[in-house]
Amino acid sequence: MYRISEPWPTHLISLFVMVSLFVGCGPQRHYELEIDSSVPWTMTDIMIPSGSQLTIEAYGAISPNGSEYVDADGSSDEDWNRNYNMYPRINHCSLIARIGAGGEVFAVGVSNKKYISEGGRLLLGINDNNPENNEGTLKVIVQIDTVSAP
Ligand SMILES: [Ca+2]
Repeated sequence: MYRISEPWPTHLISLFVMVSLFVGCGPQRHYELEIDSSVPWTMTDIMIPSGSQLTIEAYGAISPNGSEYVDADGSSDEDWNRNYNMYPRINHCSLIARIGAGGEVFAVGVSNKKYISEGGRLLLGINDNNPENNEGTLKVIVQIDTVSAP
């Protein structure tokens, strides 16, 4: 049986803080954010450097109409709410992204890994042109890995 009987020693806490700072400044960066499904595009504070590997994972359920819920993959049923798609070839109510406000939109879903050749600010959105009646939020994990030049 394990039991903590004394407070953490100060030098261990200091070491933990130092290691955390070191990892935070390394070539890998990790973010956690919440995306509101009733907002068409969320401008994040995350800057993606050119030539990096972007990994996005999304957890939770959202609804495009307040009654039916899907995960971040949205619905693969092409007929389901198709008139409400901002981007016709991407699942309705799925998580989408672009790098920079004018960047090309790409599907993310529950998990996506993508090489970013031209960096910029990360925007995350929901493929729904009528987001006012949406419900729910997604917890989104973003990881950026520096990739060495090919
Ligand atoms: Ca909607």
